[in-house]
Amino acid sequence: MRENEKPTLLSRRQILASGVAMAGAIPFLPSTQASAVPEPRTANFILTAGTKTLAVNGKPARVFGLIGPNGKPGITLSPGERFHVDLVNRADTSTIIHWHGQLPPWTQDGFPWPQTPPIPAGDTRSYDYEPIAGTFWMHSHQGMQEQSLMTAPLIVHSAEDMRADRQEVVLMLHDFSFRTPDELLAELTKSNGSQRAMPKSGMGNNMNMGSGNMGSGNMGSGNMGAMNMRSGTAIDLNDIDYDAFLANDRTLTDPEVIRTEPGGRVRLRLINAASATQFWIDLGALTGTVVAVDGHPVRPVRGARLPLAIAQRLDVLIDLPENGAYPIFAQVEGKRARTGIVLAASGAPVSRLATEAEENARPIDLSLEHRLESVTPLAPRAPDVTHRVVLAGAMAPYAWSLNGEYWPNVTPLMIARGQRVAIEMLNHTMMAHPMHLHGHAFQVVAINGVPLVGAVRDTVLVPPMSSITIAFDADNPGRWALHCHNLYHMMTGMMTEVRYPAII
Ligand SMILES: [Cu+2]
Repeated sequence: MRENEKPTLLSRRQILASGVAMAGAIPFLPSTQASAVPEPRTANFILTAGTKTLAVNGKPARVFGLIGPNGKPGITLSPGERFHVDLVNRADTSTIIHWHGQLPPWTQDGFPWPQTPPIPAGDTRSYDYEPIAGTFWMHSHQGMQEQSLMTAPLIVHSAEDMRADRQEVVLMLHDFSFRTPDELLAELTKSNGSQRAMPKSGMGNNMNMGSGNMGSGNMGSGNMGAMNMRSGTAIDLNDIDYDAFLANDRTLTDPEVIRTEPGGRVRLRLINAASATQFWIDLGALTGTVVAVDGHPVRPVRGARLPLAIAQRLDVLIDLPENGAYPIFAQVEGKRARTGIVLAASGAPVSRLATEAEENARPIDLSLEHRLESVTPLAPRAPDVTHRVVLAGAMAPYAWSLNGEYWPNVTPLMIARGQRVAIEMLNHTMMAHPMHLHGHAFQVVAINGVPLVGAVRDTVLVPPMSSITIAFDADNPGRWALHCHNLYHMMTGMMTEVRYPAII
């Protein structure tokens, strides 16, 4: 579609009829490399990185995708099953997939270290490690492919999951733009001038996202100011003005309707796979019980409105009433925009849902984090080493750093095998940063210097002008990324390395 052509709104049915593949229907169009891909032989699972076309706001959108052996996004493992996967790259560009929250050896972590370069188009790479049970996900760590939806669920069932009489529902969230990630990043950094050289975003970011330029160029208006009640100063939210928010690849105008058993129980596995958007999960008329965060069990916490930072997961048990249809919303912080799915008893009518909430959501916060208590905490022990990491940066110039350094020009945080390690993250910015450590499950042990025996998880929100201390046992030697999971913060520098050798 040309720039000035008026977009034609197509219904889902019309797009289907036009031969454009819908999510999950015909996931990957033929690739020129397809015939060159050797047939994998030994792995339990084949995972294919490719491209697909979605319908978003009535228009086709070309995106990436990760399709498992059953033709559905991602991989689901049974209790005790190894993560023994051949990843076949049919995306026509190099890629590398990170198994977010899992604890593989560092060479299988899916991060583009010099020792583990991206997988060229047409190649296959094998993975074989013992997974940990829970709600995890996978995403590209190559360039900004994550923004183009190179993401999928990674669900590892436990024996208890199999025994329990409940329906499993996965809800994966995305932020979506018809502009390319490179365009979005260029817009954010255009006022930076010669402040510092921006890292090159690498290959694979030049996908044609479908119907072209949305034309408005109103990136700045996405920065919704909100008042920080404590300091009375404005905090920054939502760097990017997105075109849509997706729940399982669909918007609220045509949400996924999941048929449920009247009076049944659902385990809702929520995954925030957005690149730069944090959500409030709104269970509407229902109340849920949070039983796990980032795949790790917590003591039950009841709630109907739950914050979900970028890259985090929530497992929520929901007991359904006898009948009816129940929307599960995810509302963007600072905005009225929302997305979601519907849980509906078989036969229950599903009415049209308002695509916007009545009021702007407030910024997500630590209201849930404060209440979380791990079922499997670290053994009590004082840290052997404490690293302090200062989170710095601003909207203009648009650049974000850790300890004053910008990835890839960073000094690794050196630790030693066997240590109990604490990392104190001090946020000196007016924006919240969802911080993720690869290859380890850490425990949240202090918020603003106040100790707590918090959740074990892999991604934690560090609010503006706040501090979070995490602790973990150094039991998985290698090279590990520690970074903000806002993709645009990471791309402009907010990443460092935690490193330790295998030998004590
Ligand atoms: Cu950040």
